Amino acid sequence: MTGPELNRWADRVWHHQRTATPMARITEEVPHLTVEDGYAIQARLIDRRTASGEHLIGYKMGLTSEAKQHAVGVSLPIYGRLTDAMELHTPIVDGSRLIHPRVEPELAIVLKRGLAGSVPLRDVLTAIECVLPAWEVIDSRYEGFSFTAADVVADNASAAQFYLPPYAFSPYGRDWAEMGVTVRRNGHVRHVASAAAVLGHPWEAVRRLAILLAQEDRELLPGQVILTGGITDAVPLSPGDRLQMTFGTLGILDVVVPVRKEDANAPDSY
Ligand code: 0L1
Ligand code: MG
Repeated sequence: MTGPELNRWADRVWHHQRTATPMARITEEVPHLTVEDGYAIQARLIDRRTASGEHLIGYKMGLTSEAKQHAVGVSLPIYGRLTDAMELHTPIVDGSRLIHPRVEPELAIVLKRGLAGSVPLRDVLTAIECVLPAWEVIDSRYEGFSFTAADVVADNASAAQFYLPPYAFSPYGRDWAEMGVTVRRNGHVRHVASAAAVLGHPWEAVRRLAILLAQEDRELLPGQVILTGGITDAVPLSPGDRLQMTFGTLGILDVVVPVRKEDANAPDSY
């Protein structure tokens, strides 16, 4: 794909992200779109977001569990970029900016040291400043939440919003892969899994991210936030929903989806 074509697609995806309106998959018009094209569109998309005042604060890994890969029919881990505008400072989803949101529990980390290229898992462990239970709201801009790997990469790996609580944990002293997570929606258990569902160990997602970035001559930097990937399949959200995500003995994160005035006659979906 040429530079002007990549720019045109980045403009189009940015328009649909900003206006929370669905678009046809890029591959409907460009069937041979590659994953590399997708990352080039994603980079240009984030350029547009930073030009409008947002700041890059880290990355998210996506499609890191078999449950998620099966759910969307794409079988490789991917990454997206996180900006400060995507972070929620209370556990209340902002439905006004979303098309068909889903939420998933994750472990987030903040790096104290950078990571470049292929490193042993032990180097990832010692580069982590702290670990936070977290949730991510994903929202594909594509009609029907349906896409190829190249499409979803161009759409910034469906990144929409995320929440980190105001407390964090040391990375040391526990095996994070063994941490169990339970997701309840409106009081009913929807999913149970352990963090090992994320590529065998959530720090493996960080290791893979450093490798993916090195392929583009980039690296992870101290202070960056990384969402390591959904531990369970994502749960569709509707106005009025309340979810609780229990992270082992670390605590419970609530997810609150407000009821909007305009939903009064159609309360079952966004
Ligand atoms: O965070 C994720 O795993 C989402 C990656 C993109 C696939 C999807 O939208 O479900
Ligand atoms: Mg995710």
